[in-house]
Amino acid sequence: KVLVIGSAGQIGTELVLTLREKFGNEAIIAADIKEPAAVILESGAFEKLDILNKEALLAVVTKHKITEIYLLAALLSATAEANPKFAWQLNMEGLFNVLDLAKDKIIEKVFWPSSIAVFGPTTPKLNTPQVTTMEPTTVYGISKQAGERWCEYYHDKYGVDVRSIRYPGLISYTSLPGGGTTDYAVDIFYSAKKQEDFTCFLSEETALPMMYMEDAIRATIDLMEAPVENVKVRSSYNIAGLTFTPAEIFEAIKAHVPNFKINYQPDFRQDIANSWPSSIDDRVAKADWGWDSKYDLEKMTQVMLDNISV
Ligand code: VAH
Repeated sequence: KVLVIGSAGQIGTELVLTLREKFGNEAIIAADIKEPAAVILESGAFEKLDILNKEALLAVVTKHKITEIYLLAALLSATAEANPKFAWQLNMEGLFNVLDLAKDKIIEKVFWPSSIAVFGPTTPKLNTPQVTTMEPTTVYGISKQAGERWCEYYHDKYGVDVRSIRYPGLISYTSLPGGGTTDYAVDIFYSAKKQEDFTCFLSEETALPMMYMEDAIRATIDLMEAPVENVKVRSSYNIAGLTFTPAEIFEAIKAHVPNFKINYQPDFRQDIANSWPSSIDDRVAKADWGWDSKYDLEKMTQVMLDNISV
């Protein structure tokens, strides 16, 4: 059985639904500290769980005979800056609680998300390589960089089969993002659908690596299903979808919503975005386990506008 921790979140919601479609509702147990979307409760088992409570985690794993855990519980970049100590505790202790279950052979396989937030201002910004300088300047990025080091350590020292992807900013209509610096790229679609002007918290030329959620979920499951000998990177894999600026996504939407308007009011999240790369080199993931993205800006814009209901 598979346990998805963080199933009320932006990735977790869609991951549970896709895994249940693929493996059957009863094979996927959802868990989160807060109530998930109704569709998660209606389609299978849900456990209220605080990932920092090791005993509670073991009880859920034992009760449902869990063999695989996707750990998506974390504070994202913007929220973590407001709660540095708790962000470090949640992002790191949560990871150790799950890695230790695998080290103790209670579970067999772990997925843990990293992020392009592991890169910092001294990282090459264009076509950022799989292996490069990483001096993250956010609490979230520091926790993801440390987490990558620990995942590789647990694999090399204890044989833990933990697999990881450095997600770009993710865009979905199934679930809202929570506390990220790339959230504007989701919010802008909702404003367009409501025929409201959009106020963007990043400047118009801020290019960031992004990805449509369906690509990210497919990459996650493909990596988890890859033969173990193909998974050569045990820190975390770069994957790339598309890169755009707020001005570019605004224009892509405006082609469908002619009187859509935008204004730019950069806030504290501009400094976070400025520390991140603009585009990612994902040749290693392509070579190791056949990754490839399917959504470009036009296709993503069309799907988002067609499916968002306001
Ligand atoms: C965030 N959406 O903004 C997340 C992600 C690369 C961005 O890590 O923090």
